[in-house]
Amino acid sequence: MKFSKILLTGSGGQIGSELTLALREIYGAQNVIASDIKKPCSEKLETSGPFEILNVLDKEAIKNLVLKYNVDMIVHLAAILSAIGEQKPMLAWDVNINGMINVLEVAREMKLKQVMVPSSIAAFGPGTPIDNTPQETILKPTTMYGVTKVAGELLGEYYVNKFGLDVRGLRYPGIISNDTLPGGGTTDYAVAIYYEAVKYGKYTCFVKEDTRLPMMYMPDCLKATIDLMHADFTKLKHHSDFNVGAMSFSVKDLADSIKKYIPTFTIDYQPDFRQAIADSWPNSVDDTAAREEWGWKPSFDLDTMTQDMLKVIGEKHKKGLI
Ligand code: AKB
Repeated sequence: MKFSKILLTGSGGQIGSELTLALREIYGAQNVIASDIKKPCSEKLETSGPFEILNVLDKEAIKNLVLKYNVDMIVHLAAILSAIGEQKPMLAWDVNINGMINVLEVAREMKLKQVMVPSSIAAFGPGTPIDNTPQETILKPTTMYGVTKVAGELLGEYYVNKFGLDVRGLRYPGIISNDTLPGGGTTDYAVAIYYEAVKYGKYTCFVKEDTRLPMMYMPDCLKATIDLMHADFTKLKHHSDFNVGAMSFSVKDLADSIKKYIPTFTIDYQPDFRQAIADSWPNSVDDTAAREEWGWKPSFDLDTMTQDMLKVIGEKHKKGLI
């Protein structure tokens, strides 16, 4: 084991809720402390191990939790995503930048072993090469979320070089999952489509049918995150900004994949402000650095993911849970 006690911020979110449980499997339930600004929807988080209310803008509160549990590693997931970030840019700046600085400062002052902070494909912008986007490229995002992600990558690298703090992060693509719904992102359509297909047999999408983005299924997201946490620091040439690819598909490809299993499924399109955000992001990313530096390899493609999503969501629907 690399860490004694891990604290997660934003545990109630789409990734946090599943990552907390995956880390509890590895490290033991009492050694993984879940936290969020509000009580999580999923009861499992609170019943399977420690849960604390935490506002990441309160540095003293982060420090107190680190002291209380003897934390030596923080996974900092609390953030405002792209769509809400465009509606509330100042909130996105505050939570994403000041929350991150608070976590980094606590980690530096209290000599923690590691901080993991996600970046996103939102770090890219309209000037970035759109296909197979390189690891090192133009980072000129046009969303506030993207601006905070670029600043976050640079901050992470600064703390590595200036203070010798071990900071790591992945540029997450759109993450698709069937436990906790995503909240406030642009790629949320790729989750909502499955739920609506199972419940109603149809979906109205808020981006156009030819919108193509990099995506990843949750089991691969958990694997990527945990593998990077455990990678040998001396082998890493990059730290806070790894491209990680898994699949790239348009909304039409996604709808066609669902139609293989639900032939009567129909989709229509009513693009809104999120179209411009999606259009500013790449189609696919080159993740050679992640593959070479810590052995990244995804397992799921579009059809294997669709089969699994429809199975799990179908079972929930039958039980009346959704
Ligand atoms: C969003 O859509 O904002 C997020 C992301 C790609 O970081 N899912």
